[in-house]
Amino acid sequence: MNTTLHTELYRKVYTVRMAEERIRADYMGDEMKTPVHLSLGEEGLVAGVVHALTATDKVFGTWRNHALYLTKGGSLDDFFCELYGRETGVACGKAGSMHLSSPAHGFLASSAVVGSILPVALGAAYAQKAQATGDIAAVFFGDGATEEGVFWETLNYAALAKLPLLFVCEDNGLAIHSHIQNRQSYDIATTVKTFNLPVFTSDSTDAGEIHELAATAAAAVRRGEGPAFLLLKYLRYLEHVGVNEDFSAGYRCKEDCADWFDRDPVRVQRANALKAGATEAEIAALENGIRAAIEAAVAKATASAFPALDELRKDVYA
Ligand SMILES: Cc1ncc(C[n+]2csc(CCOP(=O)(O)OP(=O)(O)O)c2C)c(N)n1
Ligand SMILES: [Mg+2]
Repeated sequence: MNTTLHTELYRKVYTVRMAEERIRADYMGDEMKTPVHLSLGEEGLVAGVVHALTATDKVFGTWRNHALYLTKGGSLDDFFCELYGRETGVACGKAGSMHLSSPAHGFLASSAVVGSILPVALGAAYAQKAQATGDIAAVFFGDGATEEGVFWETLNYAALAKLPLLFVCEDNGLAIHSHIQNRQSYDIATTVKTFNLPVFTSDSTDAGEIHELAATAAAAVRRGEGPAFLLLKYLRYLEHVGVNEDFSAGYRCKEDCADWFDRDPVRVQRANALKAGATEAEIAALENGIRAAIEAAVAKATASAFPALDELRKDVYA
């Protein structure tokens, strides 16, 4: 096993986990005036896919975008300042959690309207091909987005025009509280395959395994073979929006999810890193560094000013 690869993957999953645990700890203080849709449970999935992309590949996401932002290279300072609505945030406090982006790191946009980011990513894929940049686009979206017409239109055109677009379906089987079996009369993988593109499925929580799968898919896309589709299952640990658990709400049962918790992505990747040759001391130092960076980011955010009133209409296009 490759020590650098697995340590880097662990750095990514641990950063997401700790940043979101920090949000959970602070959120009820009501200083973070933004809805938050947490990535807890999908850290291995997002880290694995993003690690298969280059720094200049273009990525797009949804409201559930913290893991994408943090693994694609977005800074913790900019992140917390944005969540706290401060002028030092990545979008001067105007985006909040749901519209995070980090263009400098190739995270070009996220949208809170189900399915709406897909055609935007398609446009970016088209541009990469037209300009022969060698980069690809990757779009992250939930299982619910496949219920939107624009999803199928995007899929069709990407396959038809052989665009360099990696579809990443983050399949938690839920759209807010609705189970997939009560929403979809089709099987996503089977139906997507009829558009003539490769579909890779997994329910792994192991960032290393996901990385391998995503690297295979991304390589095909980069070779110009057209789009590829990753259908990746995970357990959403918390409620749809917010920082609490929702297992007592009556529509899902924590005991039924025991297998997922046994395969917690952070624990799995920590073990991978050790198995790959990292020492306990190195891992502990990495963890301490990440927690210190999060504390520093929160301290910076809470000490920063709110944006001035004239910021309100800047960079607003719709
Ligand atoms: C067009 C549209 N319809 C409804 C909503 C309300 N809504 C927000 S998130 C969501 C669930 C989406 O589920 P999924 O795509 O599976 O993503 P997840 O939250 O599970 O990651 C819905 C219905 C919306 N934002 N946009
Ligand atoms: Mg979902």
